[in-house]
Amino acid sequence: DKVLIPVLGDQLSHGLSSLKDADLQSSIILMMEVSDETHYVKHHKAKIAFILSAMRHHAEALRERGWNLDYVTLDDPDNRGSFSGEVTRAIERHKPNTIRVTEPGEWRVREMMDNWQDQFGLPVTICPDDRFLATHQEFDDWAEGKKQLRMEFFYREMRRKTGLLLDDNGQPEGGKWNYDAENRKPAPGGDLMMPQPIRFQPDAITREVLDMVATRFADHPGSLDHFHFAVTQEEAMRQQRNFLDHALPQFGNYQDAMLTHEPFLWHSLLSPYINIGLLDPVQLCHEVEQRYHQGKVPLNAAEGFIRQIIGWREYVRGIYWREGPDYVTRNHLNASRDLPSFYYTGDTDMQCLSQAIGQTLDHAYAHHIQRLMITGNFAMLAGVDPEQVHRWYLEVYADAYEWVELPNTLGMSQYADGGLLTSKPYAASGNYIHKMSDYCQHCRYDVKTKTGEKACPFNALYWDFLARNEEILKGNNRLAMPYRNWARKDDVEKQTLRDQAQRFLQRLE
Ligand code: FAD
Ligand code: DLZ
Ligand code: SF4
Repeated sequence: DKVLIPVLGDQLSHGLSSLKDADLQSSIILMMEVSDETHYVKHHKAKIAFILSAMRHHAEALRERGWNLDYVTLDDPDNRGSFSGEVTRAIERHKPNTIRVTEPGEWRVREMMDNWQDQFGLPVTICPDDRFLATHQEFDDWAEGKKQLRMEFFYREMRRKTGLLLDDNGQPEGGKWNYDAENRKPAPGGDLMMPQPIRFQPDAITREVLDMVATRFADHPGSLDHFHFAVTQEEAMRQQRNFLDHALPQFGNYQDAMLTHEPFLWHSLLSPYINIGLLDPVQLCHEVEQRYHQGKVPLNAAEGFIRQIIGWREYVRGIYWREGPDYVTRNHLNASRDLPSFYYTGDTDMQCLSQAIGQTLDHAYAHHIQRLMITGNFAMLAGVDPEQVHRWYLEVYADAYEWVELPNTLGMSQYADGGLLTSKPYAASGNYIHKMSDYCQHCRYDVKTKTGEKACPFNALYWDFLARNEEILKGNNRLAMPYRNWARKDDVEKQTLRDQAQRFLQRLE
């Protein structure tokens, strides 16, 4: 039996489920660079270059392992521009008896694949993606019947399932499941020895891709000038080791900190590699655990890191598939403003936004608190249409695929799903940003002032957000305190704050 095995751009794992038990002789792996995928949103140039270069390198690695590989490049004149179009052409070339494929990471592609059997008149097997810990069924079983889903409880299930950071009695290491309270140190001052990520020099394959992307995708956001991604499994493993050795020990302490001109701090930068399959997330967590047991990293760092991967990462994936293809249309707070154009230029006098957006355009990277509390928080306070916010995040980050990006953006950062992911909106005034970063020290606005020409825009926007959404949000227990503070203000102060916010928002347009 001849089997055609399409392998997508985020399926670059040697142990991929569709390849397990496949026969080297009678299987043909199909990899396709197609314009549907490079254009369904206006991806950052570096994101496209990263994926295409990693695909080309992975194709080489598969060939070396003896697979028959059929690789279609973007500039192939016969390229039909879509997965379905290219599978059609491959069927004509190879005349397979069956198709086997690993499930994709987006509803859009899932719906396409579900049609393949009828469309091609061939048996199509869609294999579960076992690079994740929880199957769809397991997540649904866990979620079923619960009034509220909370990551923390799902995370404990995943700890039990993997045995990560459990003692011999099945109890959490150190006595607590979660050390998040120890992971909120503000930005450190002084002369710092910041760990440095490895900057990989583009090889011939990557240089060819970079040239192609520079010409074909000239109108896409972002820069290629800082392209130093790992593009092979071996390089990604080196970055992983670099992180474990140098940054992980302080990862916990400074997880939420932000510093001017320091885009990476103690973060791992590994999400792009994990998400396309070059790194194995569970194996990575076992390495982290081992370093804890060797006394090389403190518990708050090890637990904090492991929680992001087997907790948050798995949890948001569960939500994405459980909520279905309409999740993207939710807009609980009825927000409708257009995304400000400075999200594509970084050209704003608000230092925090200019830093977070600037580094995003340079590196296709920002760390979690920048995404959540700077760009995300601002968009929510300003009342930007969550679907536009979602599209921006999907475009500009090298690690962005809808299964992980959408719940984080629409749910966690914009509260557009009405609290499925978080118990309250992540809304914050300038005070939070001042506490966690040094941005305000370099800003033309004064973070301590609420009204007037020099006032930090986040302050009035914060109160305006609460006031604007009072009907929808006032029943939320976790917002009781801010609403009490709002109620305590006299009418003049309330009106001054709201006018200040309105003037600012008008200028945005
Ligand atoms: P580290 O800080 O080193 O964290 C370690 C790892 O934990 C990450 O590599 C990642 O695999 C995982 N992780 C951490 N937080 C999350 C989370 N909330 N959800 C899922 N995985 C997590 N992550 C993506 O992988 N793709 C996205 O498109 C994406 N979009 C986001 C959009 C918004 C609005 C927000 C608030 C968060 C988003 N995240 C996304 C989660 C998180 O910001 C990134 O995973 C992280 O910044 C990647 O950088 P890092 O590898 O240095 O992470
Ligand atoms: C994101 C992306 C891009 C930019 N280009 C391709 C491509 O040319 N070929 C491919 O197979 N995959 C690409 N991808 C990743 C896919 O969009 C991703 O596999 C699907 O969205 C399913 O998650
Ligand atoms: Fe951002 Fe306000 Fe601080 Fe300026 S003062 S960096 S706008 S929080």
